[in-house]
Amino acid sequence: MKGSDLLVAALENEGVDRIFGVPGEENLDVVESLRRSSIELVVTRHEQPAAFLAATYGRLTGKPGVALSTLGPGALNFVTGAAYGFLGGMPMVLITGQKAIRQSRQAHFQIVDVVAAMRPLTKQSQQIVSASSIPTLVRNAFRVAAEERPGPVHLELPEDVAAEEAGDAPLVPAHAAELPVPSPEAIERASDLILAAKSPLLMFGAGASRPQLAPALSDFVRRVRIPFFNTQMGKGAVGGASDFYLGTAALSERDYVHKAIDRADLIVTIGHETVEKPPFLMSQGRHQVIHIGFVSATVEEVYFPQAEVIGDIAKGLDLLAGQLEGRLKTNPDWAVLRKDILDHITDRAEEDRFPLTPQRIVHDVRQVMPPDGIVALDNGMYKIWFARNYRTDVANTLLLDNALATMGAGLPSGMMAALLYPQRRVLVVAGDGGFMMNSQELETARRMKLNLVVLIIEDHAYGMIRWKQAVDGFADWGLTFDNPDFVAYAAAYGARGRRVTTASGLAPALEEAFSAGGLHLITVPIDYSENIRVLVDELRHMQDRNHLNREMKMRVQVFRLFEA
Ligand SMILES: Cc1ncc(C[n+]2csc(CCOP(=O)(O)OP(=O)(O)O)c2C)c(N)n1
Ligand SMILES: [Mg+2]
Repeated sequence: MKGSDLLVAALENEGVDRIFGVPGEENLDVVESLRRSSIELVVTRHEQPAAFLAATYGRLTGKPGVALSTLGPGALNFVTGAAYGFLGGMPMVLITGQKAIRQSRQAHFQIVDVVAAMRPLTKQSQQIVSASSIPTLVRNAFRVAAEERPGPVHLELPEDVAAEEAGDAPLVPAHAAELPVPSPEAIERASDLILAAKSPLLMFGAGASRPQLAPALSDFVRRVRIPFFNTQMGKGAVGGASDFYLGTAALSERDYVHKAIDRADLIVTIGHETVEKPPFLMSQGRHQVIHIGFVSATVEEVYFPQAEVIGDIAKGLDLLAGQLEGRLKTNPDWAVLRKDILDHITDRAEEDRFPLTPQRIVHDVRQVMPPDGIVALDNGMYKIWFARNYRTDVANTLLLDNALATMGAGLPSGMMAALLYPQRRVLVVAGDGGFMMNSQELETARRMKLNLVVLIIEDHAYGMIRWKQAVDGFADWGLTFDNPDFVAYAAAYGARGRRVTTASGLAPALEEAFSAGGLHLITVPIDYSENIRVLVDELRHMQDRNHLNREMKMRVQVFRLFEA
């Protein structure tokens, strides 16, 4: 067997069924080995979205997704995808080609040190120097990528190693791997703190969205009956319709949900990863925090838990619920507060204004999405609105990136969801800026015959930055652009395009697109004046009513809470 055959056999051994990417001449042995394998090679139109596809496969299945590129230019197009998986905790394996390492017949042509470039963006980055080491390196790559905290691993396969005869190097079988169970001391310490608290609150973070955790989390809330909120990436980890849901922290403070956070004396965070924009700001003496995680907390200026429960989250929560069940009283004030928070969030959701308000767009999308439907967001101003306003009942049904927060990942992440769950409705929501960063993948989506609806939020601008510019008192300058005719653009890709022209036109357009199946592009104009009205002025007034921080210049303060 030559090296590339061994690589492909090792990937089959890991259960890989698809690889995404753009091969170069240095990958041709691998391409030939793939041709004779059970693995499908899906070529994309740029390497960056291939890495986003692989990362999202990892995010949704818990198993590493795989992407392939050539050396230098192709490999460097992977870097944003690697960072996306690295910050977002998404398991993936990136395989890049390289010139031969035993001879140098093309001198330095196209050669950059990709292994070094990938090092700060991956859990491990390594060159394969001999074909016989491929089985162990591949097994190790998948193990490292998938284990907590998950992330990308990079392997570079030089073309002479790919072509080299390796004999019969045996493959390494994978085996089940369980995480350690949290210690009884940690469980007892945590349950003592919770029992002693007057108003404990739960918070679900990004790590709570690991696909295998969903039943354990809902079970925990049902048993202990403590109200909860979530971070943006922890959204849906526990059924959002649960009577204990208090909202999503899309800002770091002073949103409606922070009324609940401010009232709590103890916050139990479950799976919080500080790559996310802080869901609340810890300060000395304000709250106590217990961190329940697969791995220990990263201590930050705004996050320094006083107790930790480390290990398998599902088993830890089961043990903790065993200590707490039936021993906690639910504070009746929570129900009143919950209604107040959720009523404010749904304000103006049915207004007939055109262009549509962000609240109306979120509302109408929710109307056409069944509980298991998946909305995949790109990054822009509308993300804040979806994070705050979109209710989820099923884990991983609002895919958003609050870690790298890159533009351009919305379409590929939705494509992967559509590929994995062909029976579910999948909607990509992207701004006119972010959509155009990887819109070429409409061709890949069409070739893969995906059922996918893409909703473009059209404001002819990098709206989020334009908004910050306004809030910060800068002149409105430099952030607008013209768009292609999106209806014609869709047609050019063989997709169906449609423009929403009335306030009531969005929901039926989405419904018809989903009913018809296939690939659809719908563009909807948005009225972003709500950004200032709600996210600045209204929240400031709420604070004034509460007599909190009256003297603070809220416009500047609230603005600083958003990270571009
Ligand atoms: C790759 C990348 N470039 C730049 C940014 C900074 N950024 C964040 S949101 C945004 C504007 C997004 O514009 P659009 O997609 O049109 O969404 P809108 O805010 O207008 O709804 C920019 C430039 C980023 N997050 N990622
Ligand atoms: Mg825009």
